[in-house]
Amino acid sequence: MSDVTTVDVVGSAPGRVNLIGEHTDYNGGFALPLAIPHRTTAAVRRRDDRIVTATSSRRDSGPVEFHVDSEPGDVTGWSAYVAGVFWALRHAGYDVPGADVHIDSDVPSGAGLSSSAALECSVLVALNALAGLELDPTRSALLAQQAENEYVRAPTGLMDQMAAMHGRDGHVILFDAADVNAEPIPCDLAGAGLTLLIIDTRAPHRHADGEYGARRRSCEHAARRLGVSSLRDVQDEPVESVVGRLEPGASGEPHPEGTPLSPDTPDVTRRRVRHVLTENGRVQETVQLLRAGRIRDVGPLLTASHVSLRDDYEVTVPQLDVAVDAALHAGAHGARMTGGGFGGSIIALVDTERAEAVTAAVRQAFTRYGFATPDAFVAVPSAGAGVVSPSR
Ligand code: GAF
Repeated sequence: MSDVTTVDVVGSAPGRVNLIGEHTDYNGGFALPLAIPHRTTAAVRRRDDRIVTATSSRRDSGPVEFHVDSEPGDVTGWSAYVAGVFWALRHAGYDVPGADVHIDSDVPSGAGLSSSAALECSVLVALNALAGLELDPTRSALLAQQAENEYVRAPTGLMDQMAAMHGRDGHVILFDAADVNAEPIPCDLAGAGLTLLIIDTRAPHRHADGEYGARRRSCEHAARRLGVSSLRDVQDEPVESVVGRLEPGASGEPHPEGTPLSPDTPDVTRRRVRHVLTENGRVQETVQLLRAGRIRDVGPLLTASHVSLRDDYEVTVPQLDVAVDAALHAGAHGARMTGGGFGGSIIALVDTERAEAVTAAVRQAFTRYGFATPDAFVAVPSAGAGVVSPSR
């Protein structure tokens, strides 16, 4: 279905990078993502037979066909993200018709730039318009996350879908996971003579799903040991005092009945918690600097975030660490891995006139280490999801 003149509606949603606030969303914390110019579109044509067909210009294979009432497990692979959105809408009681859905995208996949959320959200906004549902962006983000968690069975947080739905030109989005709130914060990089580089390391995502789930379980376990429902509830206490309460035999909150054994050693659990709490603090400091128009000064916070993700949360791989070090050596104000980790991309905040030199330095370092040649893009804070062409 490449002829868009025959479709009823086209939904469009962006990829994202996260400026700072990593692995905080599923802990009720703060994140500061921005939508990027790379987008996914879902061109949708209504059908009257309760069948959905899904095609993608990225796939050579023919259409994937499923019933509008498919259940988790019925559809797998890339089209599960499409089927999951139909399922989440129908599961929530919305009357969604069958449709032919054609996907097109320039969001790099496997780069940690949330191509999955872009896919879900493009389909969601298209179906929202097709069926006249009038869902607001946050409700849409929650439904897209439900598709990913319960249909695709990937245990992700809500940051990526909130970035895709709430992105705004010239703004980063302060996502507060406790309140499920998105607040745009102005971020005029160009006006400050700065460029936010994305460097896709092209490192394969090894163990990403299992390790992501393991990090979540560690944090949930720690919260239970601390007697709170999420780590956000201890955010205002001194970090070392919270971490101290996780020492074996430490006094403090009693461990509630039925607290399961930790999946980690006590030292590992303490480091996971230290990352989450310090990272939330860095997001808040970053927001203060952005509000004061001091974008350049955000650099050291980005680098501190990377160090914490490398040493305490242990979600980096050598390619991410080498890329960050090379970018900093070449004059970046700050650099960090972005997204879930275990591969994917880094971001580097650089003076615009240094952007090429920083990119070249990372490429040279990768050649020295025998890594694949990385790709580079510029992250311009961009608009969120919406309908591209109205019903015809
Ligand atoms: C992935 C997840 F999808 C997000 O919800 C978030 O947890 C992120 O990893 C880490 O900050 O992108």
